[in-house]
Amino acid sequence: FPFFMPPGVAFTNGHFTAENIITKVTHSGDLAGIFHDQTAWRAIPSETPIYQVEMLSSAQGEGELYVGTTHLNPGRVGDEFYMTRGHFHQRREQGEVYFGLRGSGLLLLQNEQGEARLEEVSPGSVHIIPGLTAHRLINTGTEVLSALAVWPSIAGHDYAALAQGFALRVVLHDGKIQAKEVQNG
Ligand code: PAN
Ligand code: ZN
Repeated sequence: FPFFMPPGVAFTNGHFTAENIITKVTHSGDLAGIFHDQTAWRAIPSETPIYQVEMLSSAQGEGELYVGTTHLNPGRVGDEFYMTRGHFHQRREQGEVYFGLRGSGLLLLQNEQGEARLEEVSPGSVHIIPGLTAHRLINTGTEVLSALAVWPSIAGHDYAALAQGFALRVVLHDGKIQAKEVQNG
């Protein structure tokens, strides 16, 4: 029998080696209304890349899994660190696992009651995102933050449910990384 060569991932940076890799870049201009300092956001060229997701092409449907790496650039919009848009899964009960690979940052988790918490992301960290939990990566470091993720292909993304934003914002204040509670809006 032949030995097939599976896809590979470099644990140092999260890049895949495979025949079919799907890549999606999210630019500053795609993130309207996400950062709290809208004046600072408008001052950044809209084509500035904020994060990139690379995914293996894999089977879709009930029981199937997706594998992808998010590469989140370092930087800030005003005092707020670069972050992903963040989402609930469309199928709310579906969980996900993130693995920190490089860089340093935070994973913001929030349940449907609006209770938020933060986990530190670093090389080798494992994050079990339970069902019914919205999630967002935040890069608080000076290098690219890369995290590998595995999630059910049926999970889908619901971005609209968080249109009001998360309950915490992570900012640089007095030279320190601080999480601030948001007074809704
Ligand atoms: C990740 C995210 C990725 C980008 O693959 O989709 O980090 O974040 P946004 O989708 O919030 O822009 C994931 O959690 N998939 O389910
Ligand atoms: Zn997800």
